[in-house]
Amino acid sequence: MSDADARTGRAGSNTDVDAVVVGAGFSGLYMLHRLRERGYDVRVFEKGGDVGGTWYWNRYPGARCDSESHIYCYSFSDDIREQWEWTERYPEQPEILEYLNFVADELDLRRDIEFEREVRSATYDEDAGTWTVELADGEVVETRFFITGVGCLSEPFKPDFDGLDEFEGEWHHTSRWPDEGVDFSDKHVGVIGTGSTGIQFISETGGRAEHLTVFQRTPNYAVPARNRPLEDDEYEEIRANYDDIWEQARDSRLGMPFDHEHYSAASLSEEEIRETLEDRWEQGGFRFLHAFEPGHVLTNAEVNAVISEFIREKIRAKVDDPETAEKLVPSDHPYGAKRPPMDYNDYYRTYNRDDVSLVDVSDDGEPIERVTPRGIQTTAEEYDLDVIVFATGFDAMTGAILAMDIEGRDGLTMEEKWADGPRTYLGLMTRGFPNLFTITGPQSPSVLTNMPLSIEQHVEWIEDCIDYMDEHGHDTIEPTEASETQWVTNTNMLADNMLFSEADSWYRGDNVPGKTAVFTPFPGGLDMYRDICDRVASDDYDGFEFSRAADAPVAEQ
Ligand code: N01
Repeated sequence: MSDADARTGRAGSNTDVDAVVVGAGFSGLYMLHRLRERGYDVRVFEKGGDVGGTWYWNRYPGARCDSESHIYCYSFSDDIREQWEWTERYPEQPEILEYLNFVADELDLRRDIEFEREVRSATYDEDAGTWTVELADGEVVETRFFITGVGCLSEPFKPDFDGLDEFEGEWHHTSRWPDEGVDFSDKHVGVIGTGSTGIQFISETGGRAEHLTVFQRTPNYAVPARNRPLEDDEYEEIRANYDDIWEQARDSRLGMPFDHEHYSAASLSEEEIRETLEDRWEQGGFRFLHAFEPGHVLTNAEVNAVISEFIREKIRAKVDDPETAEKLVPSDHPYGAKRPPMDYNDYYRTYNRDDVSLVDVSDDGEPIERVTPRGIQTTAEEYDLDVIVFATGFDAMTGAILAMDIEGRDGLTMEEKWADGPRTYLGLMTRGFPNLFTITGPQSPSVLTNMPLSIEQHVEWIEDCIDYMDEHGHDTIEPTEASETQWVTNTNMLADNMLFSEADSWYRGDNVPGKTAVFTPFPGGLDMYRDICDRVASDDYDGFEFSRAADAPVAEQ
């Protein structure tokens, strides 16, 4: 019997543990900490060789976080934030990994985490109200709660090009980068993809390879990040104001504590909008998006058109060759309709180098036909390459959850349930899969926000919910059909009223052939979402139903 069973009187637990948590990134680490603090038995299974999640896997050159470092961390512990000091405005992958290792050691988390252990399946037992979790090595674990902390961008997507098996050079996906790194000197390198990852990789690698060829299908709006070291006095100020910073971040749409120059741009002249943008362009990063309330940028097509054109002009001014500049200027989607990347290293000027070239592989250019033993064959030319880098992104939002075979009530699999797009209530649970919580799951704000804050909000909500269940003698929880339907409808309606539908993006699963295209994150903002979740909890988990499992052990009186 775990401490929690003893404390709550929920006796004779029929499972090996109270909770299985999948993943040891930001989500899994914090979930483990919170549940353990409350006396629950938890086992964490992590596919990777150590803690870190996204930051364990994404080790490609140039990997860095687009959220500013002083807010890309946990807010829950004064102790941790007092001991840790970030060195740059935006944290580089090794520093984030070091931070998560530091947190794991500080909270003594490793003793309950098992590395290189992949969860293969999870099957719900209706009578017992429990989950049977099977690992890839065959071990089976019975648990009451099954909690996924698998990340939103962790299942790599690689296009299925013919001929890759016969390629005589080496190839890598950015999110499965070899530990020992890749030596590019004297190599002809080809990179496919110009999303956030590709842009970071290209800026970092341009000039380090004999030649870098970029295969671009769709150009993007990269805004300068303006990275720099954090000065001591700046850090002092952050420390002195941390509580206010977090409060402002929690009360914001994106989970970032940035003021808007103007709430809405609708009443400003084009000249005034451009002046504001100029100032924000100098500040860089997501502060640019915050020139106006981000929701307005993504709902007002006219304002968005001014912003998009402003960025296009900036791109043209940086690229020497006008033909190359035009290829780099996005015209197929409004700014922000897909995740805007950051430019850390003068990305656009990379194309002014003689050893970097750009190939337009869109339908209007020369699409990739296949990989050959020597390189990449487009409809126009064969490009000789020693290394191919796939910066082609992820099966986002649902990919890592569906990679596990999850079977709920009556044999319904998660894959079947989500065949036409995910169906959840609050992005936290899905009907038919009781006691399965998804941290930053589909239809929660997640990727549209500063992730650690969204993760903390979810973890704390789940912890409170489990505690509530034990206090009230409930064995299982799941959403009602009505609340789930309403949530899916609301999420879609909010997205339909924004400009997201004007871009093909991983937000909607457009990037994965065959995947049902549906907008997946909750676009109403972290502030609104937090209020909804708080209200649901304080209304005795309105929209959820609790039950007692048929075979549940009888509580001792
Ligand atoms: O992936 P992406 P990503 N032929 O899907 C191209 C986060 N992130 O890894 O646009 C040719 O955005 C594809 O082309 P197109 C961040 O949220 C965060 O870059 O589909 N090209 C696109 O250019 C980000 O948004 C940070 O036409 C093909 C690229 O591959 C998310 O991760 C850093 C192709 C994929 O871009 C994903 O970014 C990095 C094909 N067959 C990433 N298939 C930080 O801040 C795909 N492409 C922490």
